[in-house]
Amino acid sequence: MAYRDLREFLARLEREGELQRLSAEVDVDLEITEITDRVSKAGGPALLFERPRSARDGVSYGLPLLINMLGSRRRLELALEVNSLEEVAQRIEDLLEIKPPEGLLDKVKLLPKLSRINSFFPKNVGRGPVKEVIETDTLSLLRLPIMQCWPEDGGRFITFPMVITRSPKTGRRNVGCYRMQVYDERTTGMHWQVHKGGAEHFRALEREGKSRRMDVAVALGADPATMLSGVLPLPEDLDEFLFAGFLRQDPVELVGCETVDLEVPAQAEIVLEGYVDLDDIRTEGPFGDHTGYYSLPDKFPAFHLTCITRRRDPIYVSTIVGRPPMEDYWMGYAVERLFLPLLRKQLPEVVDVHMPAAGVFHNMFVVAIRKSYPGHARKVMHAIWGLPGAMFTKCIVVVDHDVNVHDTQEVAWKALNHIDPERDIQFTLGPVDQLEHASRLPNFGSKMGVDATRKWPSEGFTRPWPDEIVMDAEVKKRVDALWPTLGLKLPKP
Ligand SMILES: Cc1cc2nc3c(=O)[nH]c(=O)nc-3n(C[C@H](O)[C@H](O)[C@H](O)COP(=O)(O)O)c2cc1C
Ligand SMILES: [Mn+2]
Repeated sequence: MAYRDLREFLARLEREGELQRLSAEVDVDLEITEITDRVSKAGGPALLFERPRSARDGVSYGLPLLINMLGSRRRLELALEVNSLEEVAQRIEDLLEIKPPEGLLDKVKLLPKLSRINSFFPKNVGRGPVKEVIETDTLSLLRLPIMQCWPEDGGRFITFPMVITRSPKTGRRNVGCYRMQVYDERTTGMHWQVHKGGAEHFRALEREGKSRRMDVAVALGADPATMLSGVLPLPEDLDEFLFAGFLRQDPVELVGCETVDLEVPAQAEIVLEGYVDLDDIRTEGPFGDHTGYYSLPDKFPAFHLTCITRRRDPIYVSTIVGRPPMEDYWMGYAVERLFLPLLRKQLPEVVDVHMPAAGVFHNMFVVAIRKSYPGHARKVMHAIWGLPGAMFTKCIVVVDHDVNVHDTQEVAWKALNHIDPERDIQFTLGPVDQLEHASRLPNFGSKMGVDATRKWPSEGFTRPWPDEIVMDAEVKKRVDALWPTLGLKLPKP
């Protein structure tokens, strides 16, 4: 059974020993980050800060702050209610396998599958707990335990929102997780980067020319699959709430907003309603980012708050990003696992992929392929640079099918052995992530592909390729038997 809301997930985490409550008063400015960073780097649990406060403002918030809820493989599995993320990947693969039916029998067989998909569409319900309290007059973001994460941050930031917009052109919904810098009680930044869905809607607003304003709703806290769907790099026209229904195997329930023409999850903890305005663009940042560096101040639209709806006793969900690995690494890992079937649909030669934590998603993509023709590795690089989610990748390393991409030592060992740098490195130019700080220009820079596959004569490599050193299986067996008698004590790895 799908988690109805955030609370059901929390209860499950607690039963599994994956949640720790902290009853001490802890400051939303920097202190929660320092605690969470230590816990996160040590592979620790989700944390529920029961008494967040601010010394600077002299307030105790009276509502709890949840953080690190998806910060481990186990919690991701719990979030998606599977024993392994491969199960979800398999479900996605099954979905992609659906072929147009050929005969009547095929059509009949297809029906149950199609009706299942149909059952994942979001469902409009008249009411929900997110409407327990409706605030329109005495609005203030300052009553929420919003964190200042790092010392040089430009202020406090909402870090794990579901930002909901509708395209002024197509009417299609988008949900994205874009941080929001608190400017004052009723205004924040809206940090949708140029390549993201929300930014495209904002550009469409300008192009359509009908209005200067666009409605925005921001949901804070919901069942984990719905929250995760805001982070996933889904195709532009695929509704995140539909995908969330597919992940949960149960539709997301939505309710209409009070002051804007949008729907939000009925089971959310808190919803911020408001709008962005083409004529109100402000400086946003700096902000201690995924890369482990501060992203520089830049111009983004301001979000104006018109209404808050919430539960009577809401839980505020936050996350921090910074020097990897952190909770965001695990969200990226979910993307990697869930999207592998989709990638293989377009590139069947791909055996496995991995984005190592140190590469913070866009800096490093390791891909193992079954190489079938000369230049195959370069074809795969160019294909990856052409994909929506992976187009920013700064460095792609292509290895043969027998390399374990999840073992960074193995990848480095084989890749470094296999390359003749001048011959095997492919440089190109293209769009780069907006967080990229080393590129010659914002959003535009160079990329590097490393062909670390075995080189073939048909690729002009005519020297013999040496064998990898491997011990005889027979000998290994004999030594296994001998081992206990040898009295060898080895240090634990
Ligand atoms: C914790 C966290 C914070 C994020 N913050 C931002 C952000 O501030 N701006 C942004 O454009 N993307 C941010 N992202 C990445 C987007 O959520 C991600 O690219 C998502 O796929 C965007 O959805 P969209 O394709 O519908 O725009 C963040 C991701 C995570 C996990
Ligand atoms: Mn989207």
